[in-house]
Amino acid sequence: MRSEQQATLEPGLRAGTATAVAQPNIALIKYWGKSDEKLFLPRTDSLSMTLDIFPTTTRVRLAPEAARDTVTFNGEAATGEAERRITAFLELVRERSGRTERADVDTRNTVPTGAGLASSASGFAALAVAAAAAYGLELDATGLSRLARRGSGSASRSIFGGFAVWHAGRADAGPEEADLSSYAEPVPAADLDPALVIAVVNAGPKEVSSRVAMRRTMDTSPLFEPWAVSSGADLADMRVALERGDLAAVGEIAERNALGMHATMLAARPAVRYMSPASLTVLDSVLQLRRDGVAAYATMDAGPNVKVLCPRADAERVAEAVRAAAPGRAVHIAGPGRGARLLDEDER
Ligand code: 2P0
Repeated sequence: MRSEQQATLEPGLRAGTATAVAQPNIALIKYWGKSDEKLFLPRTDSLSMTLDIFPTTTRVRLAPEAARDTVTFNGEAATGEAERRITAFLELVRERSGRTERADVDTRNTVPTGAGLASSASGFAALAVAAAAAYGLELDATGLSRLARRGSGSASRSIFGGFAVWHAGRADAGPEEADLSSYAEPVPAADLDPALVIAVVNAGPKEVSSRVAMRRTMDTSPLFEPWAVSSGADLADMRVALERGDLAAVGEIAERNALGMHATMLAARPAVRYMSPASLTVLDSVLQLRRDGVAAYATMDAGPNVKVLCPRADAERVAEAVRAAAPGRAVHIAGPGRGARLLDEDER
């Protein structure tokens, strides 16, 4: 298939343009730590819910005359690490497609970048879908998930809507088999009607990138391995809770898994601490909600922001409690959203 494409697509003559949109996902069973940094193979399986808010829209246009890729991010030229990661990703797509043209990438993000709100998940999921189409790579959803993983691990899950599990795969296999073994897929779930109430405690970029923080945690935290093992048990329990449609159990498992992940970071040397006093105040408000009979459970990622899982019917009440706990901070209500997809001409 690939050699046929190489033979029939003459660079410069079949230059393509494609636009894709993707939404972030929030992990209920966390990804923290890689067993292969180059291939983005995670140490553990993880499981997430894709959101219906904060889309990233990315257009990839092949530029046959250009000597280098250009990347525009929210209307401005991307520089530094962001540009390097996107260019490296395009290089991978060129390698796979057997094409050599450079590309113009125009990406628009509606979520604060680098603040633990999963902007790299929506970003690389949209880029994978758009770049694969622009370069003529024919991939099914599994193939797109594997490809998105190479941009940012969590992006593998945003290819799918609703709940998705990302398989850690086989880091012990040879590179090709290892690469094929790690991808996300949808998880069977009963009708849960969940909401995630997102308290943006701080929208600024984080001090330690999740990439650096997860490496340090794996290398130095004595709590990392025990968490990785217990996370496997959490995932098994989570699958059962999702199939049963038991949202309170889903929340309870998600909360313990996330707090466990943060415990591994606190035990890293030096410690990585994403929780701020405001995060703890919001976590306290979630405890109070539970005492008041609301099935609200918190999760946190690589940043101080707190996401509260609850029945959709309670979302407004939860948002109110969170607003009171974090005055002046933005609070968003999300539901389960769609997976990454190409946009038609008229949707752009
Ligand atoms: C997650 N996080 O499962 C976890 C929980 C943060 C905490 O995925 O290095 O941006 O690009 O693969 O995907 C953040 O890490 O890291 C993340 P890379 P990514 O959502």
